[in-house]
Amino acid sequence: MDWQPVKEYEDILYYKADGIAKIVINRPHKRNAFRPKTVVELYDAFANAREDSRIGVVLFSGMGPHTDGKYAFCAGGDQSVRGEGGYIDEGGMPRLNVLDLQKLIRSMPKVVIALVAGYAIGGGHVLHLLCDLTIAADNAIFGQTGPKVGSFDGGFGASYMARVVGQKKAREIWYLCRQYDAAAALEMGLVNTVVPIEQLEAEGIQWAQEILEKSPIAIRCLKAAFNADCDGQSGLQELAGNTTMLYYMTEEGSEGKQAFLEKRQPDFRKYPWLP
Ligand code: 2NE
Repeated sequence: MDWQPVKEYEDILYYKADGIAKIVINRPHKRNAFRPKTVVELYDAFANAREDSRIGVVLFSGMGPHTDGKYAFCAGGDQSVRGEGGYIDEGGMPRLNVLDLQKLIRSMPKVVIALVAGYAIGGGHVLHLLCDLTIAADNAIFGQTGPKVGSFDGGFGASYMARVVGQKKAREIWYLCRQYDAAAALEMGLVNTVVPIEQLEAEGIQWAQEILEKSPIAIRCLKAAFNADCDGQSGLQELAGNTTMLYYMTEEGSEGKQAFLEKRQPDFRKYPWLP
């Protein structure tokens, strides 16, 4: 792939090529743990990918290996900047802005694929969980640490995890804070496939290219439909937004607008009441 850099950031790398965006957390010395600035940059890049109508798939990964040879997707919130009320940003404000990023990844009408090499731990584990798909390298290690380090994610981190792996397994993951290897993650349905580490990005590109062959509106509506099952009224809003978009794209939908602009009565009689 001819990856073209999109924008300079401090904590992340962002590229695009041929319908695919690639967003990489670049703090390998911290096992790619995120500070508030990292999240601001991730949000900016994901929002950019969402806006770009040429992009259908985002590959989300962590830079590695570190100088000690170890890999990480993300080790969650950077504990060295955790203060009272959240992770302290450069202006001294406590933040949990990763929750905004979670919502964006989940609701953006593009397919987000996590490529996990090494550790996906804590808030980093929740990030991969929220991606549409996860491809794991054979060295991947998954787990939550919240109850060990004085934290928890009772939002998507608990409820969506239970949807993915089931209530019993989700409670085990959170209560015991164990680490699970790639094979165990595959068995519990936490990841879609496991590949040798050298093949991780190539596999992600292959999956992305297969998705890009498909209908964008079909994939968009499917993503919203999968979300709607879990997300209550905000999930319905997302799904219904797509029906409105599709309605606007019909002649029937534009008749109402045209009639208003032409200061005449709309003629909806010509459209059928389909069975
Ligand atoms: C990830 C893990 C298991 C890796 O272990 P290991 O032995 O391979 O590496 P090591 O030596 O622990 O880490 C390497 C360097 O990365 C830093 C370490 O402090 C160390 O730095 P130096 O000593 O070399 O200077 N590092 C790693 N993770 C970090 C982190 N999260 N914050 C700051 N520095 C970190 C092992 O490193 C580990 O268990 N990490 C902590 C995982 C964790 O507890 N994450 C936070 C969970 S809470 C959360 O993410 C959260 C939430 O619960 C709710 C909302 C938002 C966020």
